Amino acid sequence: MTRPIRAIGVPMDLGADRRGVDMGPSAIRYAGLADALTELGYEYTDIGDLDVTRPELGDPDSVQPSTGRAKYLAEIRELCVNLEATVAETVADGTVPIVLGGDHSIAIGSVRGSARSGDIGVVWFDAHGDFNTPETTPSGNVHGMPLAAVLGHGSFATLDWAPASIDPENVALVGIRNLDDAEREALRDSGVTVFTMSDIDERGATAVTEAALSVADAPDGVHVSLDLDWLDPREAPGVGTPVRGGVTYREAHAAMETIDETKLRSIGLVEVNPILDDHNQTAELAVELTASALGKAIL
Ligand code: Z70
Ligand code: MN
Ligand code: MN
Ligand code: MN
Repeated sequence: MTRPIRAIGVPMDLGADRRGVDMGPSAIRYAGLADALTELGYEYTDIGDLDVTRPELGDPDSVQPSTGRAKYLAEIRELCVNLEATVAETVADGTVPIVLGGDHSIAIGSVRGSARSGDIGVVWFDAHGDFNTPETTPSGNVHGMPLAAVLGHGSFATLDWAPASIDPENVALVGIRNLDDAEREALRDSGVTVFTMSDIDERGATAVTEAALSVADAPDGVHVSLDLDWLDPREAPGVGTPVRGGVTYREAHAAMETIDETKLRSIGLVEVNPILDDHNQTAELAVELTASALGKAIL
């Protein structure tokens, strides 16, 4: 029996400098997520969008850690607490949550919700490491920090809503090609397994993703966090922070097809920016890749 799927929209852009990722959930829905998954035989529902504070109404510095900087931390906390509960309820119902972002800061809520009642692994597809902390960040943008946050690094350790019950030994990063210096150091000491673009060059996308999934193999399944900037900007121009040298269209599908949908506990699609996109192609790609992850095959 395939489990039902529930979409949860999170129109969040407080974690990023470039405005526009708040329109990601609409763009992904418009690209046909419901039809694509219904055609695959899934029972699909959409709970709509969670409430997110508009940047104009928030204060980036209202609440700050005693060391470092993390813009809009109070507003991001509020959303993540709500998202965590929504994801945890969805998983408890035996349903697979698909979280539609929004910038990557929302992964704090997604991962915590997914890990609340289970022992899970995480595979994080991204151009970036997302491993800064308020102490190391060059930008203050929380979308550069969510993986460090869920692993309780830096001052995230003191926030009761950030660290998740996951083991770094069950976490893999895939497709990385842009790290800040302090972030690189922290990752090296973290226990997280990092597969860079160079690893994909050498071993291929299929073998690397299989290795990442075996790192993340845990009794209660895997959370897949898919930052669309993982792809090359030629394939996915509609992202907040494009970085050259990402995976191709075929490599991305090959990677998603290696995912065993029966082990997929939850998935997040983040950083789609329709303002920077070319005819919604990045959102369409997010839909296609989700279908590949959920069992769609060519023949
Ligand atoms: C940089 C920072 C970044 C996207 C993360 C990168 C930020 N390391 N951009 N994800 N899309 O500001 O922390
Ligand atoms: Mn990211
Ligand atoms: Mn990224
Ligand atoms: Mn484990």
